[in-house]
Amino acid sequence: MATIERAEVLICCPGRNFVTLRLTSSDGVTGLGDATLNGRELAVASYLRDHVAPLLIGRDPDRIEDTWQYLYKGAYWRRGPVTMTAVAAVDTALWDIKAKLAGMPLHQLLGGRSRDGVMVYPHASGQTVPELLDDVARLLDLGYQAIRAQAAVPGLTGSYGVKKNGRYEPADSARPEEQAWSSEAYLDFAPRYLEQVRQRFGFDFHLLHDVHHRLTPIQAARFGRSVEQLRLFWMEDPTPAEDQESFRLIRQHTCTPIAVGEALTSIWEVQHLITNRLIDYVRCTVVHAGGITHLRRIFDLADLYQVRSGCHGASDLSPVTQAAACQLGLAIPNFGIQEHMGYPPQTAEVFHSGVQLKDGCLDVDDSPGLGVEYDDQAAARFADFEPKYLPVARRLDGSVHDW
Ligand code: CS2
Ligand code: MG
Repeated sequence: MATIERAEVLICCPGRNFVTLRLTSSDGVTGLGDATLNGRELAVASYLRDHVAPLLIGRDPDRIEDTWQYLYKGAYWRRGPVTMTAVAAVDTALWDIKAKLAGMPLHQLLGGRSRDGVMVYPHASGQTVPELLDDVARLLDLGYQAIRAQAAVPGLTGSYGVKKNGRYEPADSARPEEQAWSSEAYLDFAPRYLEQVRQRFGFDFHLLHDVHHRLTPIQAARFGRSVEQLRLFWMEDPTPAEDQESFRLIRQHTCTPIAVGEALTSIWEVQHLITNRLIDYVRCTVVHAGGITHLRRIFDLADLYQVRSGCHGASDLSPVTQAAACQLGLAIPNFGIQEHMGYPPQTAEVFHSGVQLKDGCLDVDDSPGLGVEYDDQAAARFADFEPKYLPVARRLDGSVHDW
């Protein structure tokens, strides 16, 4: 029997911070798992290094399900983003090893291809509406079939999802930047710019929008209803998902599809939303929801209720997650769409990935495993971790709002 011989936690900052777990088996096969949790990176690094890595040494790398159960049930303290990201990193690395040993790209082990590629949506954004419209035009020219549109709300400092200096990076300052928020201003403005996008570019592509947990349920209901004629692919995170019954209220008022789940980490947190048919797309990801093993379970449950996948894919999810999500998205029957935000240019120096973009879809090459290699020499050039935090949103009266 082969055993896990090494478990390394690798931290690098090629344009942004990434935490990666690399497992090496006694027969010399390595596997990678993403362990990046934006703004709380070192908590997961310590969880893995101090509490998980010592337990992995000597275990059988073949036993992926058993290792998942051992780390989840065995810890007693279960769920939550830190734990589930750590478990995900181990799980993903073990699937990478298994698929390399089989000599197959991972999707083959998951049942083989269900589709030719996974449709993605990139972000179009603008500090002004004309800037947003130019960005939509640029992305349509590049052949994307689906586009997310966000514009800065006039009069508010900082808006989530909008580029600054040509790039959007959610966590971009050494202390959380404080931004101003007004749901009233947003509700007045967002439907109008989304309408301008449809007026200018028509209906031949999917249009998405992220509300980013900002509205109350009744505001979200009003928003959803006000954009119905624009036929959004989805409105994302219309209200914070801790209050899951509130989605029933939104549903009573609008048929705009709803996507939720980027901040939810287990099947238990989406069970109510899925089984009560309160959402249309589930946005959990490989890295924050327990890896391939657990995410597949979530998507299988979702399939019973005609809920489709819509994996989170912001830049804080590393190319290892991107490849893993792509492998899973190729295989599952109920794939919906995949977020594709891209990375700073330096990231590709460290993560050599076989994932390719064609006609608005991602696909993988025939490399065995996930198809991603970690370049230690390049990583050494980007070795310094840079503390970076997501912003905090305050209402106009100074009180803290959901970010
Ligand atoms: C966003 C993310 O991509 C999205 O849909 O909600 O950018 C999110 O804010 C970040 O990933 C948080 O780290
Ligand atoms: Mg989002």
